[in-house]
Amino acid sequence: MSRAQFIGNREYFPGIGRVQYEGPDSDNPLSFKAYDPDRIVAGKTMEEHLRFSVAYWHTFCADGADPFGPGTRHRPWSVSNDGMENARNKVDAAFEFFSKLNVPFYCFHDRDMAPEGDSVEESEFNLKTLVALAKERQEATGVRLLWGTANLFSHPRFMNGGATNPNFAVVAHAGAQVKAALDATLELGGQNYVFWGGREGYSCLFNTDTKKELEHFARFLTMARDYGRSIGFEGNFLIEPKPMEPMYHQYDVDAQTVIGFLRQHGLDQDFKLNIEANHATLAGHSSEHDLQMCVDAGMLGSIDANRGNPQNGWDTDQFPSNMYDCVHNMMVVLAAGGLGSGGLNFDAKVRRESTDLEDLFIAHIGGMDAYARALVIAERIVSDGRIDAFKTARYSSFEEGDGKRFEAGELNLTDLRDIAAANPETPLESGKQENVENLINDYMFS
Ligand code: XLS
Ligand code: CA
Ligand code: CA
Repeated sequence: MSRAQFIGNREYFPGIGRVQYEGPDSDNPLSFKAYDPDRIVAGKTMEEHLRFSVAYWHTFCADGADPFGPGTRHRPWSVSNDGMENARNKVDAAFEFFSKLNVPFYCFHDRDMAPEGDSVEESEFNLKTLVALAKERQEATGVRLLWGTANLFSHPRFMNGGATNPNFAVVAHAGAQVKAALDATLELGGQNYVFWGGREGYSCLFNTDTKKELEHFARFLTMARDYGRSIGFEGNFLIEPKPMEPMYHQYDVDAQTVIGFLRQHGLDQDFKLNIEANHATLAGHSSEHDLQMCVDAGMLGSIDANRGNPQNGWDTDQFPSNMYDCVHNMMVVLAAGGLGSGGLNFDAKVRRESTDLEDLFIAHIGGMDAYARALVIAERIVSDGRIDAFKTARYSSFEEGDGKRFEAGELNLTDLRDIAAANPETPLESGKQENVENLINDYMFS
């Protein structure tokens, strides 16, 4: 695929060219050490396996502000007093960045790309205008949209929720935004549409009717699904679980909660899940756990690749660099047959102290290299089969005899009692955890 270097009115990242694979011996921080897009791993190129995506909000909108101080980064695409001009510049900067990083996908919220107007009509117009520009840039660069979404959490009107807001007038505004964001996603050929329920939850049970709110949520998602399908959107709808932050309780707590909710409301044919690593850890899980729950349910949609900070409980959205996590995630993905129409979206931000423009490249390069290495190691583990053999052997008692009959539903509880009485001794079979963990280290470092 040939991609332009920059195509807007000006170059936003001067001095940085197309990032190339230079191999593990390169000391150039602006090169890939492991991500070689055309390298074949298990029958597919790295690019096809990993389907990397850049998050528009962190990389082009965030300025490093935190609750204790203002932004630290002054981006050259955000200097005008005119919001629409900044938005157009941002599109140019973004597509220059995607092209130079050689990344095939990006993701955005409606409000990342276009500023909110003074009316629903003006907001729709702003978004359509920017989407038209993004579409031109997509065509010129070959970069595609992994997913679109609507920001139903920043505007003050959403302080008590979007689809689950206790006031219908706000629910209607949430609907207007999702409708426009679905139109935008379709127009840009987006492969998925994401719902992250940022403020779909509550702070205080004394003033909240959770049953009503959850029913409203299901009704809203059903309307969005029906509208999306009616305009010809054929991609997956994805729900992104997160247990808390900004709300004290968020309804989409974790993968299993969301899977149960989707099944309860008959949405499991159209919806899958987008698993963010940092959200899984906030829920007290590991990212591989939530991924595995999705795979088991046939509902793995996509991944927001990042990591939290193990020393605190916040959503720090750091770039992924922990190789154990990346390898384990890729083992789950490979064993499941790949990411399908999902991808690895870097929902990650450079630290507040990382103020250079080139830090944006360095951060993404690190994440891409981490997952490229993880892909190679995970493929070695999965194809070698020893870990899998451990698992299979552990469950071998279900392969024949009464174990097999149990799985087939041919036994009842009295049968279990009689089988136990006839077999007073139960074996103490070692789980061999240290052995399998040592094996992972052997695969990773030998
Ligand atoms: C925030 C979420 C958000 C979603 C998209 O914590 O990660 O960015 O990915 O709305
Ligand atoms: Ca996050
Ligand atoms: Ca996310």
